[in-house]
Amino acid sequence: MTNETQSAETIDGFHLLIEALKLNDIDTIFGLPGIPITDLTRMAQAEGMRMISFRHEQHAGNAAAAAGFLTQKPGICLTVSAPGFLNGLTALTNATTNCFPMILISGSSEREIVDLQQGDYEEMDQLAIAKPLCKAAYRVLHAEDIGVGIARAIRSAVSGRPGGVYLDLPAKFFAQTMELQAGLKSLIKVVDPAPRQIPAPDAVQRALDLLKNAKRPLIILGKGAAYAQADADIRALIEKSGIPYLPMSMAKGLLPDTHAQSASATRSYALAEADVVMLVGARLNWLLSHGKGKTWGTPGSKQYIQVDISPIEADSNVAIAAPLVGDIGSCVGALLAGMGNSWAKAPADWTQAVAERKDKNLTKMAETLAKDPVPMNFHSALNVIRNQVKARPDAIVVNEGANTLDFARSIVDMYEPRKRLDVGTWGIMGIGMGFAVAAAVTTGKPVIAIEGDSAFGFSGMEVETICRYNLPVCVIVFNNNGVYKGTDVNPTGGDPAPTVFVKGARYEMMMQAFGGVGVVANNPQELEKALTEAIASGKPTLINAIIDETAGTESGRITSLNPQTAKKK
Ligand code: FYN
Ligand code: ADP
Repeated sequence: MTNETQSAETIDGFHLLIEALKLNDIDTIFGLPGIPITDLTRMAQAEGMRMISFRHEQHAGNAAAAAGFLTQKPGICLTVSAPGFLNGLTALTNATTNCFPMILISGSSEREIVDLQQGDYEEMDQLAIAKPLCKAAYRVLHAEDIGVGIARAIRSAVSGRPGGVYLDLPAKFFAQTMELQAGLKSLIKVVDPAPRQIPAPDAVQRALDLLKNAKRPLIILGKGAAYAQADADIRALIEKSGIPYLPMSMAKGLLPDTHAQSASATRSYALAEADVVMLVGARLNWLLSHGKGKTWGTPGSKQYIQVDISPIEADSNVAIAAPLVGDIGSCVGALLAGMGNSWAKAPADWTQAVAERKDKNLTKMAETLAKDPVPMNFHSALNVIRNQVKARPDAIVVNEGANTLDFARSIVDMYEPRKRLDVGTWGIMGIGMGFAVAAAVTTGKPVIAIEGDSAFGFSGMEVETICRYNLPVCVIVFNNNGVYKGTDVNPTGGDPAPTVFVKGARYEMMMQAFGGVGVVANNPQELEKALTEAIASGKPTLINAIIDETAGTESGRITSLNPQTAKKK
């Protein structure tokens, strides 16, 4: 520890916080300096922590959330008070919604002044505001309590269902001092922060009985399964059972998307026809039509097994015949053990029916991808990225947008677990650059951010952050001049239509402005060249991929959620 701000015998709140994080193997902070935490950012860096400074707190928060998902350790986001805190709050809530562990630490104004509403600098009752929007929220007023505060925040973030935690630190806290040894002794190294949760044997047996008698079983893997890092056992369960599986978006790559049992290319058929569906770390929320409606075939035709760490997730949308509560590693391990050595594989008539339909759709997709239209469309551009990811399966793909998201999800195959980060449970826009920074910082691997031009706009300024830290991130902006497409016209003349942008925008110049590489790609050949060079060089790169402005549909594959479309149905 450097001692420039304190005597040899004492330690202040700043350093106690840093030591508490380091003691718990947290070595990176994503944040944005300002009153009252500017010195904290400097001191953290001086004490050997990685301090990644952003241009807006929301992106620092998104980076912390993605780091949490990738590492199972809470990602830390540090902000100033009121406005900075609020900017970070969207990311904290999004992390909680997605079950990603993170801790938002915000400086705050003095309690006495806030509580009497006397008009302090950036006055706000941050703790009260954060509470309903995250998994847990704490405030530390005294230096001697920071050890407990950090320990509680870590346990809250990673145990059980992971989520976002808020830690409120009033400005006065940082300057408080303690006697050095007493201060260090007050810190807590958290033992077993995310204890295994072993499933009950009768619940395991109930699930196995259902699976055994299923005629058309299906397994759905969600991002909880990806988070759990039980990759080998999950693969063993799929392969031993012979059951077709569907990965939810961020579970792609848990098994390679090219796996014989993947039913992704015949998703609708598999969902409608299955008789027993086992959900592993996936919720029956809007992304799975709440388990209802025509997506799920004949009403009453299904029984569900749900493997989840949350004991209250089951029955949230439809009846779950076999809830299996525990951590996914333990649950999948118990299922595998219970299957023994003579488990009969899923019925062949079902697996063949799935495989036939899937092969037909894959053939159709291959035909579409082989086309080379002018101008480039989503398919021909994504085909280039598909081939690059195949060649570099360790690269991390970040993906947001509407059509850019939906097409990329089905066209770009993933081969390794936790290599795809996207808009998640909310379908949120703006995660792009924050997730990309976190992916590069925590893994050191190449990152390919596939961005709709609208989606990119939410976090575009963070290309400066990417350049400043010289991160191996290649941003590909799918530029079709607008939200969904670039062809809308204002019927009354005057202002542009609400969904269109400046035509022919030069996004690549944004990266050039900060010393990175900026390239325009008008066709797949130019895109391939630029992407190959970006991955080989590791230099921050932005490729402005010019896409046919008439390509794309309103809201991508979720058009039915638009009230007007829904009304017409
Ligand atoms: C999938 N498909 C394929 C392949 N992969 N065909 C051929 N080859 C390959 N590799 C088929 C698949 O069987 C489906 O056809 C179709 O392509 C679409 O597949 P997808 O994308 O997996 O499924 P779908 O229906 O779009 O999934 C529903 C969803 C998804 C809700 C899970 O749309 C989703 O994650 N949406 C998130 C949207 C979002 O958040 N948007 C951000 C806001 S945008 P069929 O089997 O014939 O159906 C604001 O406007
Ligand atoms: P997806 O959007 O991919 O379907 P969801 O976010 O809906 O995934 O679901 C993830 C689920 O995984 C949540 O219900 C969460 O409780 C659960 N989960 C997260 N981590 C674990 C874990 N380690 N063990 C078991 N369940 C987990």
